[in-house]
Amino acid sequence: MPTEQQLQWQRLEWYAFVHFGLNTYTGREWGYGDEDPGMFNPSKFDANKIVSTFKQAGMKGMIYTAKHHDGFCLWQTKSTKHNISQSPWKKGKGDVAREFSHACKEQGIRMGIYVSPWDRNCAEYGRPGYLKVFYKQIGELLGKYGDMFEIWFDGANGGDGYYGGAKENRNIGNPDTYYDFPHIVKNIRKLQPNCIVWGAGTSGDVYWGGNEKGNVAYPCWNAAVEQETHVKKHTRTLRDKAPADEKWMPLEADTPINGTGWFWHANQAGRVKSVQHLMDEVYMKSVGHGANLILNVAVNRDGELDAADVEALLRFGEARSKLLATDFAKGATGKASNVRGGDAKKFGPEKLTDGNIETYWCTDDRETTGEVELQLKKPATFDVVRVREQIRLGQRVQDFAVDAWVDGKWVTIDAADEHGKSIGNQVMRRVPVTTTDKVRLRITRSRACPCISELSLLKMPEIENISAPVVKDTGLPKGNWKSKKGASAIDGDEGTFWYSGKSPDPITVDMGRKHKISAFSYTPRQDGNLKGMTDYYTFEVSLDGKEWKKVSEGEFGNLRENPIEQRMEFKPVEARFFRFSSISSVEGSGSSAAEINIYPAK
Ligand code: FUL
Ligand code: CA
Repeated sequence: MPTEQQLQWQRLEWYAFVHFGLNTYTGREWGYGDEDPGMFNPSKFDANKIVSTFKQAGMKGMIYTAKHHDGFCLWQTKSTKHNISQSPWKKGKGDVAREFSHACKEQGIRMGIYVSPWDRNCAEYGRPGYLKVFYKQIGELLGKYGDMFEIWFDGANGGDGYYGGAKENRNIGNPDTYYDFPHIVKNIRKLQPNCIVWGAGTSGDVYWGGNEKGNVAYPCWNAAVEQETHVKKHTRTLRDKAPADEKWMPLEADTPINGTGWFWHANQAGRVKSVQHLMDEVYMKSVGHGANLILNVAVNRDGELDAADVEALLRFGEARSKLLATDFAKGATGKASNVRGGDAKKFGPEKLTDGNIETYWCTDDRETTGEVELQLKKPATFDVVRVREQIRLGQRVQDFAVDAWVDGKWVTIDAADEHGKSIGNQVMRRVPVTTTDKVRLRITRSRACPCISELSLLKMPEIENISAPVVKDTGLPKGNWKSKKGASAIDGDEGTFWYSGKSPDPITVDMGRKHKISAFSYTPRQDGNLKGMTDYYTFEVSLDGKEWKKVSEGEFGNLRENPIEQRMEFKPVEARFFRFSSISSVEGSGSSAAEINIYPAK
């Protein structure tokens, strides 16, 4: 069974993720740790404005990146010099944590903190000395800025980094052991007993949904063992029952609203996810599968949210509110196959339609199946069914079906698939558009007597595609480009890709004439295979194809979880030829690229 904290957390349903930091200025997803704090100057940053956008969208909270993997701290900290006091913003006196926490408090939005365990700046990272730094950071963030509803410990850990100038690889082995998460969690409980801990293995309260697309697989059982195997395998195995005697462990699904990544990027125009996608592929498959959703909206270099992201967020928020606004089952009267102790006042079928998530229909202990027939107040047309269990009493149902009374007979509109179905906090499922005044819920298998809080009948609103499509900026036209081996990486089609085979081989392109350029982008192969996907690259240019000059080198962050276009900027330079080399790959050897774009200097 969930703790009271997990239960309250589950009821937030969705909230914002805000990625903001030095990566915002470098255009990278993972900073190396040697970035100059002098870049950080979000002159138009207004926490109130950002928080009010989230509120307007109907979100209940927000979590921002107080420290990402690059180690730069966006609050006034005593733990490291690599922090906001070294930036020109507000003459080094700014504090993003303070501004967000004030704004959240004022507007009644819950606030949470992302603080990366991996710290590519700290010289002591990977050694015992780092723990003092990290613990201090957690202490400051949970001690100085009021109530936090969630603290987020990212699972990306160890590897290459700056590490105070050592510039080497540091591996930490088992994160649970190195960071000592059991100890961290014990301290968090002392500081803020209501704060949900994300990503601290089985010591924490919530698990990652297993991908960065914003969905969780279904059925979704809230059990620790289940989540462990699923995160490891990156897919959820469908099982028809959760193990007994298990720690309750709900899921959170995460995804950025913009297709360019977690941080703001110069090329994000036209790449925001559509409202339809956010509804069908994200919301219905995360919250609709019983998980919570954390949806990222990045802050840009000026310190503001991008207009197109805001528009998508607000449109989606509006569609969500419309979907939930009218429950056609509300107030329906019912007949049940069995009512616990015959006590209809307490456990009767009308508890399913009273709009109160605490009250529930329940059968006698010996009954693990049962059904309820509901008579609606008047005929209604709906296409989404939502069912919720009273999760204070655990997750019990393994199989259920919903029928509608149509043309004088029962028609099943939502039936069990072959692996069985769970309910948990809630399931929202699309059903055929149905008009009726009578529905039936059948519980056909359950681990114990079913306790069902609510059954709702909803109608999905029309979602119009409002914004005129923005043409993606793909840089210089490639008509005259030539490449001996890499044609598929310059054909303007992200569906095709060049692969060198096992041994890495640079791709060289002749652009036909000289251009002044200041950025390139690398789109990894999009076929789901990580082989030869570049991790560390070099990018060189030449005027004659003989003498080469390296203008950019480094690593693409997070491609394993989020293989999207990476745009890298450099000092403007004249070039007719460019050469892209893969130094190391995410998996296997060799190099591959779906597309390389070149951007002219402005
Ligand atoms: C990942 C990180 O590595 C990404 O940079 C991002 O912060 C995402 C939310 O989690 O694991
Ligand atoms: Ca109820």
